[in-house]
Amino acid sequence: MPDAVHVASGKVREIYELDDERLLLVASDRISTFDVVLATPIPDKGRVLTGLSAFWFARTTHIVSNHLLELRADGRTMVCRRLQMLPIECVVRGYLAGSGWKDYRETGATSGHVLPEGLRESQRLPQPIFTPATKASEGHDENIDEEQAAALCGADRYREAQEASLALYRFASEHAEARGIILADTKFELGVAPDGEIVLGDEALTPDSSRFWPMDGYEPGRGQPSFDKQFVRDWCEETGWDKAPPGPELPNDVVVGTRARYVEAFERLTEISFDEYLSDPEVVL
Ligand code: PZK
Repeated sequence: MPDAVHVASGKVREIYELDDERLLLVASDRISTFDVVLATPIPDKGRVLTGLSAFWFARTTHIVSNHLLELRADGRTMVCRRLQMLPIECVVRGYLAGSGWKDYRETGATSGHVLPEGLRESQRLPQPIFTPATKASEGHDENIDEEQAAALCGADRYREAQEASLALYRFASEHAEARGIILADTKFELGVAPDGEIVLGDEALTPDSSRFWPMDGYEPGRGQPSFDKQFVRDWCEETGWDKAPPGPELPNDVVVGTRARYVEAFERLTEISFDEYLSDPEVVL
């Protein structure tokens, strides 16, 4: 069999083609902030994110099946089933942040969900909402309503994606909240397997695909510090960097502090020591 062929790059991940049915997803240690990938990697970040994804995949098969076939011994590579990806981002919001907060301030609604008046930034919503978005090849995804999303996916696929996404969010947000972490919102990518089954793909329920907030210090009425990236953001703000590429190089204390936050998120959510994960990644499965 030929070696894996590189097929796509994300900001901080790579995809390779193994054969017609299988892909390799490799998570790097690169970090992005303010939409720019920084020059300085965070050691083990790719392993933390891969370990968390694999952990959630293993614990949510009762909700929806997923693309993970094998977690490689390097801790950062997943062998995955190749899917036909749905043409939407499946976003679930339990709290009002990011583009959901922006839409609400401007219109009182987001993705067609008319929300109660008087909500504050970062406030918990009366119930989690499904807010699909387009997949922009560059620039930011755009929130769309149910009718637009159903037209892109087909009505039945859309309903399946919505139900799976909401159920995954409910499961993971309860798990996280019990361990002191608010899962404010999250983005799933779903696809269809050759047999027609809907399948969860990509990474799932990681700090790169979600907003994780420490419950300690949570206070509606302002933006919340990010569980993982706040040191990096604060330091970048202090330097006066204009947020245009290339980003600044990070000093060692910011690197070490940020790595510790990623490892802390992993250990709180999985209740598995990260050292154990490094010596045997399959402990999360
Ligand atoms: C797939 N992406 C996004 C992620 C990148 C790009 N199981 C799958 N089957 C088919 N396609 C994809 C997947 C998955 N996952 C996901 N693009 C294609 C993406 C990471 C890095 F460069």
